[in-house]
Amino acid sequence: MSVRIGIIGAGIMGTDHARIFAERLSNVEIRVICDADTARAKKVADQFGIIDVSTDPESVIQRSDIDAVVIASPDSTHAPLSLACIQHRKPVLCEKPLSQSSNQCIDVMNAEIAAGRPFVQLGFMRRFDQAYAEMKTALQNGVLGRPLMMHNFHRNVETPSAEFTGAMAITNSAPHEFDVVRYVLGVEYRSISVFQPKRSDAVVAPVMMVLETEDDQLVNIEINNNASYGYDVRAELIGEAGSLSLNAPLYSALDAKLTHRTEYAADWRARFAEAYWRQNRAFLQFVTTGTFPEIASHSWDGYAAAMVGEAGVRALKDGSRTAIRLIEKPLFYSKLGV
Ligand code: ISE
Repeated sequence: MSVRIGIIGAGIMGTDHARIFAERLSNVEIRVICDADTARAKKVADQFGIIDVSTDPESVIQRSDIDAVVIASPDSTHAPLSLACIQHRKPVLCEKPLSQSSNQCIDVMNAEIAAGRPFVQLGFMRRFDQAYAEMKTALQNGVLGRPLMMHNFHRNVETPSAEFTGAMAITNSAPHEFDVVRYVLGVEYRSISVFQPKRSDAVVAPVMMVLETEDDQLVNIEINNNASYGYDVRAELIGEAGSLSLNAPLYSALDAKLTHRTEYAADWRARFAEAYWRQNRAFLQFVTTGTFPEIASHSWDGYAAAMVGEAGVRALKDGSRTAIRLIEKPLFYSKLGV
């Protein structure tokens, strides 16, 4: 049976999800693409042979010929549209973050719990990346010994808009690290401190975060949204017996003119192409079987990331080490995933 999906958002990620479903996965049909900008939706529809375009996300979610939804619209729409999907009992692959407000994440959790089953798979795709998977396996196998520290760099060529701020680095970019680090280590955070150097120009400076986990590990996360040179994500997990770092997949190296050269991707789509594919394949399995994918992020993970983001924004503002206090994890989510 083919899964009939509707994609909400025809921007960079909506387009990429359409490409993955249309070109790299089978047993799936994109019935409709929705965007406030009809021309933009039409362009994606033409590119991938999608039958319908729409400007009304709610009506897409309600359609009886849609089995599942992908939300790739602006961040502020993720939680309200996820709630609509739960209300209409449609499984949804929602781009990160679930919300920048932890209270909105609690609303989504409450709706899922009341509905009696999970509907929201969150787009924290790094959990599906082979390099992070090997890091988690090495930890579980005991090769690294007790984990002590994890260093993380996350660099973009430039911000998507001139209005991008340090706070947005914490609430929009860093949630990837907030999620994948707590997934690899299997622990929540206790506190966050945030620092920012001064740039010589008007663009947003890097944000440097130091987090403590509930198991007394230290995690540092550098987000540099204006790194200029390329998209670059690195991480190293240091244990008492060894350390493991990520290698970005590289398909070629050029030797010429007395130099050896490899290239950086311009953005995250190439670096995490395999992870996105695995994530979307897992989503289709979730839709057909009703079983939530073991390693995927769910609404509790979205809540945890939002809580760290909120504490991080406060820490950036007042320069202090800020406590992160999660509500008690509902049993409903303890039973899901890892
Ligand atoms: C951006 O906000 C994203 O959503 C991407 O997934 C991430 O990889 C990128 O670096 C972020 O800045």
